[in-house]
Amino acid sequence: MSLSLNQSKLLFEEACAVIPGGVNSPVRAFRSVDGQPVFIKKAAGSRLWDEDGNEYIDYIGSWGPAILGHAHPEVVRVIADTAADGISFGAPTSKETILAKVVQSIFPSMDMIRFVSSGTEACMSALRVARAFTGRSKILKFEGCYHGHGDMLLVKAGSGAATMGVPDSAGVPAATASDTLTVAYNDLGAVAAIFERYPDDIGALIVEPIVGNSGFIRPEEGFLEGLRALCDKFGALLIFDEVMTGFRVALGGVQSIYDIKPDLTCLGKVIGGGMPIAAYGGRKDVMSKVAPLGPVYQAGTLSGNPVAVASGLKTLELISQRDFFVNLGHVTSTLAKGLQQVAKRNNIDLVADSAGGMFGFFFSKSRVRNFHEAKACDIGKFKAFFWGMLHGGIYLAPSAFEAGFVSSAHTRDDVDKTLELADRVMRGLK
Ligand code: KE4
Repeated sequence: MSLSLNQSKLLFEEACAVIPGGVNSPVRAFRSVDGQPVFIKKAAGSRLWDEDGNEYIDYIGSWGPAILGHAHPEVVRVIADTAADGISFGAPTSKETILAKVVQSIFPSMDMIRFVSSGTEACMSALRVARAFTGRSKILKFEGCYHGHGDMLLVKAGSGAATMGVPDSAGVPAATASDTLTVAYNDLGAVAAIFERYPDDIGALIVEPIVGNSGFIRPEEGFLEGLRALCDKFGALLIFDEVMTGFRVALGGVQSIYDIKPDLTCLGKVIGGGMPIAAYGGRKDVMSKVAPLGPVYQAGTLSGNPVAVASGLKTLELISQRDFFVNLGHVTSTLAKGLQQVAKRNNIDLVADSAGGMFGFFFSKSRVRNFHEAKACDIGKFKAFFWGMLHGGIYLAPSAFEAGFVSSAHTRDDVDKTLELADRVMRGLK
């Protein structure tokens, strides 16, 4: 199977002349699969169409936001209707308070919430307020976890940073990076050792409670509970970065599944249904430090943008409906289990996993527990599989260090088509 990608190639060349790498976010460049990106013309439901007219079943969903499928009519309508009354005012609106209360009802650990425009801003701001609250400068993150491109977080980061093979970005001063400590995900002993070494210096531990940016990696039994206990013991704040997992693995994110209360939570992606809005929030005593209430400055021209807020309110209303996550979880686990069965049938080592509407797979004999193990998987097989699936009309994440996303628009027929093609592609992978 091969696609005509001529238009995309021409558009890519044109883009490269004026946009670094031809894309506005590195992972979109398809560099980690040694190729060039397809340029998307339009999308609806579970489908994408590129500029050459090729149709795809989409398992990226804008990297998470499109949980209702693309161009959901009710979301599109509320965006249009809201924009007709003004797009941005730089002044408070009633709907921001309504959305904050809706988020709070879904994430009860978030006593107070501040809206920003990206997950990066949410994570950067949460760390700034954690440092101010604790008076400590060091932060602890996990290798392969990605929390946006804030300077202090581009240290052994995952996602595009890992994909690019430059986990420590150029331009990040050594002094900044030196305050960021990193350990292997799922290694509670290593976390305890770091805290023992810096008992009074770590202001916050930030974690993807289920990892999506090294590929899909689930926390081992007791790991998250252990992080909570260690943060309590040493006086650090526990920050759950649920930008990807919030409203995705469950309505209330990972913290609702494991019943763990982080001190701060970062949210993004689904919260805006594809419009640029994110949020951070948590304990009232911590969030009371944020300006203008307290001394921690954080601001944004488009923070709480009315059109993005309206899109988010409609999205959260629709995904809060009864059985939404039961159904989404079933379709997603059918896909993940199906990929594993197809691989087994073709004598290919592959492990797949899913939670709610998020899934991942590694070409590996055994379960992957951290970034080091993710990097040891068969990346060559991943690349060949990616291209075989793309040429067959299945659009997967163009990187072994990403997760996949299913929407409520994906049908059983979409999954069957995906698995049939996966079987054909894997047959050629041996
Ligand atoms: P944004 O700044 O991209 O909105 O969010 C940063 C972020 C923070 N935390 C987590 C757990 C995230 O997954 C992200 C962003 N995720 C990537 C995909 N792995 C966004 C895609 C991209 O970088 O283009």
